[in-house]
Amino acid sequence: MPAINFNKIEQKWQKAWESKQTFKTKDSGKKFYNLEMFPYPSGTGLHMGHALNYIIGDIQARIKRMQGFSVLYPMGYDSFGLPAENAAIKAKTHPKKYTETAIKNFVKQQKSLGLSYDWNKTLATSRKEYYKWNQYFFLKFLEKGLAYRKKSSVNWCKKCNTVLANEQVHNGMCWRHSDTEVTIKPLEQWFLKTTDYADELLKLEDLDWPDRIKSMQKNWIGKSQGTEIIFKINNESWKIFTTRPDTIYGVTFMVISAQHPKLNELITKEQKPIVDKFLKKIKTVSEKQQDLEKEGAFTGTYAIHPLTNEKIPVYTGNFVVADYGAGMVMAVPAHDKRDFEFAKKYNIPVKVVIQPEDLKINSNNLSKAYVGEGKLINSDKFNNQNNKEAIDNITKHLAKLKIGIKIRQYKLRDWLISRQRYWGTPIPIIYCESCGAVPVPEKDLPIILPEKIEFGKGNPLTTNKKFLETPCPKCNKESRRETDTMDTFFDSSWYYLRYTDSYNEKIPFNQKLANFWMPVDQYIGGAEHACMHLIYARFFTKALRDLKLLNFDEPFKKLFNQGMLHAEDGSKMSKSAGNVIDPMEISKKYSADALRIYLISVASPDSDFNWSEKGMKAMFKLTKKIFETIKSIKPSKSTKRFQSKLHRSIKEITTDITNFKYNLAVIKLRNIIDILIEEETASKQDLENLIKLINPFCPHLSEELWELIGNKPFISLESWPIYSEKLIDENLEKQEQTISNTLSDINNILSIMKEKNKEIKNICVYVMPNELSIFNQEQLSKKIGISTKVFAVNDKDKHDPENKSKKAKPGKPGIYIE
Ligand code: ANZ
Ligand code: ZN
Ligand code: ZN
Repeated sequence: MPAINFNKIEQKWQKAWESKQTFKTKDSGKKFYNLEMFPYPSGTGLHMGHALNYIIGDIQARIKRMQGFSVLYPMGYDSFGLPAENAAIKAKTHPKKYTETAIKNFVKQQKSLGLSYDWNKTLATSRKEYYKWNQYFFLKFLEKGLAYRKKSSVNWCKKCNTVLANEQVHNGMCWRHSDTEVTIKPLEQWFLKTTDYADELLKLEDLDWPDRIKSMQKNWIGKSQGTEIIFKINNESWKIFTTRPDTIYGVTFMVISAQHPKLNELITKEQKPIVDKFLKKIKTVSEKQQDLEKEGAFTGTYAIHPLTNEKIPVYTGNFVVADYGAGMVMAVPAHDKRDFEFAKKYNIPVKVVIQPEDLKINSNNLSKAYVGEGKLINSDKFNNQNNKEAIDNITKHLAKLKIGIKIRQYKLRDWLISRQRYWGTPIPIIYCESCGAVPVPEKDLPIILPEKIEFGKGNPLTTNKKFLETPCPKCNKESRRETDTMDTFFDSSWYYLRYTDSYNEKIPFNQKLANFWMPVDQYIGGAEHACMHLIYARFFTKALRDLKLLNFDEPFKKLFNQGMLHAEDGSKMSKSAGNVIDPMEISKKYSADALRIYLISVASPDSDFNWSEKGMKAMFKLTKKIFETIKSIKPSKSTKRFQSKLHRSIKEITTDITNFKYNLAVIKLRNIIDILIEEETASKQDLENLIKLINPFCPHLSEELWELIGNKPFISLESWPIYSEKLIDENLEKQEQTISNTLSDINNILSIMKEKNKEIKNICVYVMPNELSIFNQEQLSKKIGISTKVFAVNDKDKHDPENKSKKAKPGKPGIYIE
C-alpha cells in the first residue's frame, strides 16, 4: 500500500473548512460557548502547551457541535503587554509590527492543527477596535465610582520599569523577574474597586471549577472577622484591626506600618534619625510575610490603652502592611508570634493574658508566644472567661464605649491598573491645571496609542508632545494627557464578551448577543491563572452587570485546567535547556491528527506528563492503522460482535469525552479498530458511526474517510452517533472478557517459564462444558504462537496429567503447560 500523505489530506480539509465556512457561528438554537484562554502571541510561535490547550478545547467543540449544539468557539490574542514591547525593542522593530506578525504566525499554526475556530470572531487586544472599549469601560467605572486615583505606596519593579499590582508580587519578587526585588514607591495611580465585590467574589460554591482553584481564590480574597478598636494617640483617634480583641489587656506596644501615610505625625524629633535609618533599610512590603525578619524603630510617641489608660509605646515595623486593616496593630507579644519576636528583639515587656488549662505560663517562662485557647487572666472583669467567649464580650464592651466595632477585613485589595509602559491601552484622562483630572468625553474615544514614538528610557509617551498636549475638555486650556497605560489584565477581563459580537463598532457588545451566549459553558486553561485573571474577569462581569450591561453573575460556569507537559526526562521544557519540542515540526513529521491524538492519550488531560517520542510514534502508527483498516473495508454487513462493541464504544466514548477522559476514549477506539480488523466486515452505517467517533480526535483523517466511503462533506457537521442498548450483547462481551483473561493468564505463565529457560511444547486449556463453543482452538493457538488444545472439563479423553481441570471455574479455565 502506498504511504498515506497525511499532510496533503490535512491541507485539503483545512482549505475546505475555510472556504465553506464550516465552523461559522450561528446565533440561535441550543448554545454551547466553548473557550480557551487566549494566548499572548509571542514571536516564537505556538509551544506544545498551547497545542495541548487548544486540542483539548477543540475536541469538546467538535463533539458538542455534532451533538446539535450551536457552538461558539472563538480565538483571539492578548497582544498588549511588556513582553511584546521588550521583544520589539530588542529586535529593533515596532511593537505593533512585531505583534501583528506574531499573530499571523499564530493563526497559521493554529489552523494547521485542524482547530475548528470560527475565525470570523478573531480579535486582538492591541487593536484600537478593541481597546477603545477598554477606555469606554474605564469611563463607566469612573462614573460609578469603581475607578479612582490615589497616591499610595506601590510596588515597583526596576526591570519592568513599571508598578505592579499586589498580585504580581510573589514573595517580595516581581512575577516576571523572580530575581528582582520589588521596591516601594509613592505614586499617584489608578485603581479599580475590586474590594467592593469581595463578598460576592467569595461565593464560589456554585461554580463547577476544580476545588484547588476555588480554594486559591478564597485564600487570595482572605476574609477575616475581627474588631476595629480606637486607640488615642496625641489626643487623636487611631484605628487598629484585630481578630483577637480577647487579648487586649496583653497589649504592650503598637506597631504602625512603615508605609502608613500618617506615620510622620508620630515620629518625634529625638527619634527621627533612628526611624529614618530604619525606613531607608526596608524596601519591600507586599504581603503579610510571616517569615520576614522583624524589624522596626520606636517613633517616640505613646498611645493610650482604651481600657486601662496605660501608656503604650508606638513602634513602626516592617511586618505591618499599610493597606490591610488599619495599617496599624495592637501588639500582644505573649500571644502572637510576630509580636513576640519583635518584643524580644527590642526588649519590650511581655504580658500573659490567656492561661492554658494544663500548664501555667507567665511572662518569665515564656519562650515563644502562646497562641492556643484558655482562660483570661490579668484582664480585669473579663478574668476567668474562656477566650473564645471573651472575643464577643470584649467587642460588645468596646462597642458600648463607642471605641470598638465588629468588622470584616479582606486580604484582597483594590486593583492597581496603571502601568508606566507604552504597549497598552492609554488611560482616557486629561490633566488640566484648573479642572484637575478630567475624563475624556466618550465621543473622543478611542485615544489612540501613537505609533511614531521613540524608545529610550521609560515610557515613550511621556516625551511624545503630539500625544501629550491636548486642550482640556472642560475649559479648553492647554492640558496634558495621562501617559500611564492599563494593566493588560484589564484587556483579558472581558474579551469573552467581545467574541459574542466581535465587530460591533458602536458598542462593546450587543447585550442580547452577550446574554444569549454567556456565561461561557466550558473554559479551558492553565492553573496559573487561578487568581489574577479569573478574579479580575469575575469582577468585571459583576461590575458590568451592575452597569446594567449584562444579566448574569459569573462569566465561566465550568473550568478545566490542563496538565503540564514536560520534556522527555521530566524537566521543564525551555529554550535554555534546549529541550523544546516544536508542535509544528511534529505535526509535519507525523501529521496533525497523530499529534492531536498523542497529546490527549498519554494521560488524563488534567494531569502532568512527559513528552515521549516513542509514544508519539506509536500514535502515528495508530492513525495509520485506523485509516488503512477503515479504508480497506467494503461496507456490507456487521458481525454481531462488532456491532455490540461499537455500540458499547459509542456509549462509553461519549461519556469519556464529555468528562475530559480523552485518554480512556482512545483506548476504546484502539480496541474497536482491533475488532474490526478481526471481523473484516461492517455495515456502512456502522462504519459511519465509527468514523464519527474518530472525528473529534482526528478530524482530517475522518473527513477523508467519510468521503472515501461515499459521503458528502462534512462529517464535522454530521450528528453524533446514538447507541442502542439493545445491540450491546452482554453475553458476548462476557465471553470476550473470559478469552482475554485466559490469554493474559497464559502469557503470564509463559513469561515466567521463559525466564527459567524452559522449553514449551504444548498448552492445554480446560473450560466449562458450556464455554467450549466460545474458545476457538485455532485462533487461540495463533494468538499465543504455540499449539493450544481446548478441552471441556468433563471430557473423558482429555490430556490432563496434573489434574488442572479441577481448578477450572466458570469464566476462569484451568491451564496446563508442558
Ligand atoms: C492583636 C493580636 C493578638 C492579633 C494576637 C493576633 C494574635 P488576619 O487573620 O490575617 O486578618 N494585623 C492587623 N492588621 C495588620 C496589618 N496591616 N499588617 C500586619 N498584621 C496585621 O490577621 C489579623 C491579625 O493580624 C490582627 O490580629 C493583627 O494582630 C494583625 F494574640 O491583633 B492581631
Ligand atoms: Zn519585573
Ligand atoms: Zn480645564
